[in-house]
Amino acid sequence: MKTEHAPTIRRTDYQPLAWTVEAVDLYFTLDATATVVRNRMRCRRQGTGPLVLMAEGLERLSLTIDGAPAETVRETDTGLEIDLPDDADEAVVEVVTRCDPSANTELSGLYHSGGGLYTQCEAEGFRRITAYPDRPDVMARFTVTLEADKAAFPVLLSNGNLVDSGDLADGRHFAKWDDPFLKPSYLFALVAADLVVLERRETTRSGREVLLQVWVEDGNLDRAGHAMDSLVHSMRWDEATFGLELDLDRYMIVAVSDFNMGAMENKGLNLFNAKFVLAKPETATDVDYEHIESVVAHEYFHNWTGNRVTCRDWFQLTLKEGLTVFRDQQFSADMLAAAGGESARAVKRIEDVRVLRTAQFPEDAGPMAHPIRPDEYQAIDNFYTATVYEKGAEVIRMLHTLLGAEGFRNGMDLYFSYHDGQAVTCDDFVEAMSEANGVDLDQFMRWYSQRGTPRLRAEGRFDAAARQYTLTLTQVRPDGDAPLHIPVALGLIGPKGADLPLTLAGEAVGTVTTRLVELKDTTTTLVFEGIDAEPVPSLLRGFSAPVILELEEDDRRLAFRMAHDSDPFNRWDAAQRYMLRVILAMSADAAKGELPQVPEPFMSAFGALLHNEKLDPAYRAVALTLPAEAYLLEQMSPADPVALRRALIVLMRHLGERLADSWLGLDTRLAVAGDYRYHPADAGRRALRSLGLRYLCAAGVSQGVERALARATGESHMTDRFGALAALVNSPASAEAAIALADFERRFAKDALVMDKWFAIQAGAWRWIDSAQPALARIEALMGHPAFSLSNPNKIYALFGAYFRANPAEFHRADGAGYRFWADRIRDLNGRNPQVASRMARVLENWRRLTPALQSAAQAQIKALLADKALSADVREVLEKALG
Ligand code: 0A1
Ligand code: ZN
Repeated sequence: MKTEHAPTIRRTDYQPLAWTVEAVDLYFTLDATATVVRNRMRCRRQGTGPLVLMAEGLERLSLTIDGAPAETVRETDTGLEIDLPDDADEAVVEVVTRCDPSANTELSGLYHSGGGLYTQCEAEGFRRITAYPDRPDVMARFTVTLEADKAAFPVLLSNGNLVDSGDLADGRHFAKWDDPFLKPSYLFALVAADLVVLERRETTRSGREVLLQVWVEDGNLDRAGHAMDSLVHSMRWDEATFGLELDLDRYMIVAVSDFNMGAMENKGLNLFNAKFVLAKPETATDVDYEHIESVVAHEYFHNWTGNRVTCRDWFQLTLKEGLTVFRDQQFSADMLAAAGGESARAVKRIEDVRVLRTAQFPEDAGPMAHPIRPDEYQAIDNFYTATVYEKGAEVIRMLHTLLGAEGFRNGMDLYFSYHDGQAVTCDDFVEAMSEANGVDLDQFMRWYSQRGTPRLRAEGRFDAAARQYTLTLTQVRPDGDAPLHIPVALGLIGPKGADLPLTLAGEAVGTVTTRLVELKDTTTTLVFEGIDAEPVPSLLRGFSAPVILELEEDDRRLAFRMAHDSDPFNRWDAAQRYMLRVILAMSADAAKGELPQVPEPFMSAFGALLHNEKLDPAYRAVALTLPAEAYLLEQMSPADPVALRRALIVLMRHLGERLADSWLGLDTRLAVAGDYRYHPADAGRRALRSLGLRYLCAAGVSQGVERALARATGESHMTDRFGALAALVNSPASAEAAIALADFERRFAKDALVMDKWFAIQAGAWRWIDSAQPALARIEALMGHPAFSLSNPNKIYALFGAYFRANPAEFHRADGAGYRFWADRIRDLNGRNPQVASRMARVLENWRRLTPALQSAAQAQIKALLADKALSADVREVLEKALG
């Protein structure tokens, strides 16, 4: 682990290396505690200077150049430098090293998990396996031989095609893999483990037969089917939408129990956190099914956007991540719409924006704020962020909106025709889009260097005499004056609730009711003609740009848009804005020690949505869900998590009590008959019923509590069971919650992934009655549970992550106990796994937004942590930025 102060790396300092690798041949003698790697590289000169190899934590056994022992080798902070003769253009470098996978608790490089050996190389893990110019702009042809004990490691996998395999002496065996595509080292992978496989053969659009495999631990084959289906759907979608085909004969997905992130797109051998592979109705919820489908798609889509064309340097990360997230979002939306209609597509868009607002907006408003293409970093692992991924996807979506689906496709085609097999920059991508469409995107490029969420101020003025409505839109950029290129989709709603045709001054009378306006100036004024009565503007339809819209709307307008906005996204957003306003007012009362009141007009608007049978259940479920606590806290100044929680409890109780009959009626009417199937229509009904139980249980409505207990402990599938359990645990019905939790534990004690849900639900539990056990006491007890483990990232995220992120009122305790617990966890995790520690450390980065008392308690813990010399570079970067 690197603990010294890491140097700052700057984007503008990029230089190609003097030496690159054309071909590399790796021979692994695999062993859990002592793996030897023989690495033979054919290197080629491309500039002046030494051959640079990165290496971390490796024991070097030998190093030769063109067969002779290397003479001029210098050790550096990051590895080795080797001087080669000035007139040499080529050299064969062979380096033999040893590493200990079982000691690798960071889960970066080659590591041991559940008896098997696995790798994770993005971003800089390959240098922990062998000495190598470990940068994405070094693209080489890889051949890999794996040798291991056959009984312990019967399955040996690496990238590309299996070209040879067989038995060796002493119970050992080998497999040789050849990857025909050039790739950077971060896409290397190997697996040596005892696994079973689900296989399918498919034919690509051009008629090639390919073998698809999903590898899982023995006993999990009945949970691999959904991942396989998702893979086939992804293949078909990329063929149909972008004309992109699978390029290898074999494509493998492997589920791993210990994994820092979601999954990894290694060429032809994707490694997945098991939670994004394994699903069957008894163990996985609808949400899990949806996540699996999108993560499988994401990794599959990387094969083109990331692997065939990769990043020149890590500053360009959003080139592959923003684009691939956009692609997986579009895929999921198309899949949902095919099965559940356009309303299902809208629900997907709403969910994506909810994630953006909950995770990315706070990041963009805090000390870690960075452009989607950052300018500098200390630890690259800290920049796998919501900004690079989710905001990056919004930037790509804006291009799609501006250019249209066909224009975007043409841009993609041109991008691949220019850059297939290369390591490129975000500029290269935008230039291809620009050239293919004959449009100037220079101003658009500012989105790549823009930090913080821009604001868009809107003001409308109706002139009855002139029958005109004037809309003034003003951009406010947090980090500079130069205006951005912003697509704004907008409409005007007439007094009866119907959209008005939009005719701009000087145009022939039109019929279009939603228009796309391209803002390029700081202020844009639009004059709409032929308007007879004051309209209600509906701006930023479909969330056409990642900005904060500032528009004065009173409660009546919000209720009106909740009832009439024809844009489903904006209709949902109107409900969110209304909820936000009500909750902030209630929180202010709670902060003063007063009993918060729920305004009656809000109850009517909420009830109207609930009772609107024309709206799909899935849509009603998202529309009636309160904004996430993290987002609400972000809007509160100062952020007072305890007051907010009090307001939310009063509001939820009120909504449960007053609408009890409606929730109970829906619960009966929307029950889904027959066996579980993953389908948006069924999932929508289940989501609305589970939401109803949440409100009913919050209010302690006895029929609701009874139904929840029956569903949580009966013979149902996981979606209903977990929905009911969550409702009970987050309610005053503590006796029923205890029964349901015990029942759940008894059923799933041996199932690690399901137990993660059990840990998380308790860590995130609200306290409905003052006498209830604080979350922290429960968490401390759960750390001793036999199913808990500090070495498994999923367990850390489930127990600690849920507490820190999903339970602000319990975490930000007035007595500071939550912060002390946080600091203890960071100290401990820092030594085991800096990446995971750093993700957990980030939960306090926005401490300056808290109330003064909480601020000083949080600051004291951050300072105490920073005094620790053993802090990893990852954690140090986050905490230093937090202190500012
Ligand atoms: N590229 C992967 C995510 C990933 C990133 C970094 C990792 O280790 C530091 C692991 C995975 C993706 O976007 O799916
Ligand atoms: Zn990705």
